[in-house]
Amino acid sequence: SQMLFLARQALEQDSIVPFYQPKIDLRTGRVMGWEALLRICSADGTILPPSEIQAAFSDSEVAVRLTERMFARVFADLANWRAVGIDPGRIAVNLSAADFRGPDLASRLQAHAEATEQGLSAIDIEVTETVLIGQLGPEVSRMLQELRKMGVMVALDDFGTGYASLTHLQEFPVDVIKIDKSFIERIDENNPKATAVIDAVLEMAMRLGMQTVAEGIETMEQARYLRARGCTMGQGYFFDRPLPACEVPRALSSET
Ligand code: G
Ligand code: G
Ligand code: NA
Ligand code: MN
Repeated sequence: SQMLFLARQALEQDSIVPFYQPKIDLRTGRVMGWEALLRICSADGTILPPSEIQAAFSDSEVAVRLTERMFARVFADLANWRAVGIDPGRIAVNLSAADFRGPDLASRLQAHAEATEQGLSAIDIEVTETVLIGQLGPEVSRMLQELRKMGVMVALDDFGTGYASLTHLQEFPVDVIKIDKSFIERIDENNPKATAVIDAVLEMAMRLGMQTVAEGIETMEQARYLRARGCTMGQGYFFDRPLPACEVPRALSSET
């Protein structure tokens, strides 16, 4: 397909690049870490989002290569920042279903950590509930547990959009729940039914000892609502857009 071609071309031309969007501690307003979001940065200056190569994530071989490029870039950026005394906090990489079926994930991460002389304890992974449920079994649970032992935190991405129900939550070996932006959007409407869902998810996460990240925060009202209900972290245009690596140091230094 066209998307598969575009993805292979981007891999060959080394134009797969992470952009970084900060995750903010809603109580202190400080940057706790970043989500690495895939972008295709062509030589002519165009920047494309992952939706342009959506179908390529279903091709196992290409999907693993895309994750590998993201890992390589993220570890290189981390090494560069640390070399000049910048501590960016935690960095999360998004995984595809194929990452749980291909070469061992923990070994792959360890290889990148060794190649760049970095540890793994500041690296997080994000997995959508659809991917996790589709793959869930003793083997994937074991892989996630192994990663968590190495200091990698596991986030359940896009929570609320797939098939996962609240009852599934206790079965997932995850540290963090990311509440999908479709739920955050509805806070502004002051619709008690819409916010009831968010309230319940936050309550459940707290009882299960999981952290929570609200995605797609665009207004101060949303940030205040979520903070008041104990949501740990927030992400969204209200705080910052996904930034190229070169803009991360300034975003950190301009913190109040
Ligand atoms: O940044 P943006 O809104 O364009 O991201 C769109 C979607 O693509 C998000 O759901 C995000 O989780 C996903 N995504 C971003 N980067 C990656 C990546 O490196 N790998 C995978 N598998 N998905 C990604
Ligand atoms: O799929 P995932 O949820 O990981 O990716 C989040 C997507 O949402 C990315 O494409 C990112 O660029 C985008 N995004 C980030 N912050 C906001 C926001 O405040 N509003 C909207 N509408 N999209 C956002
Ligand atoms: Na994500
Ligand atoms: Mn998400």
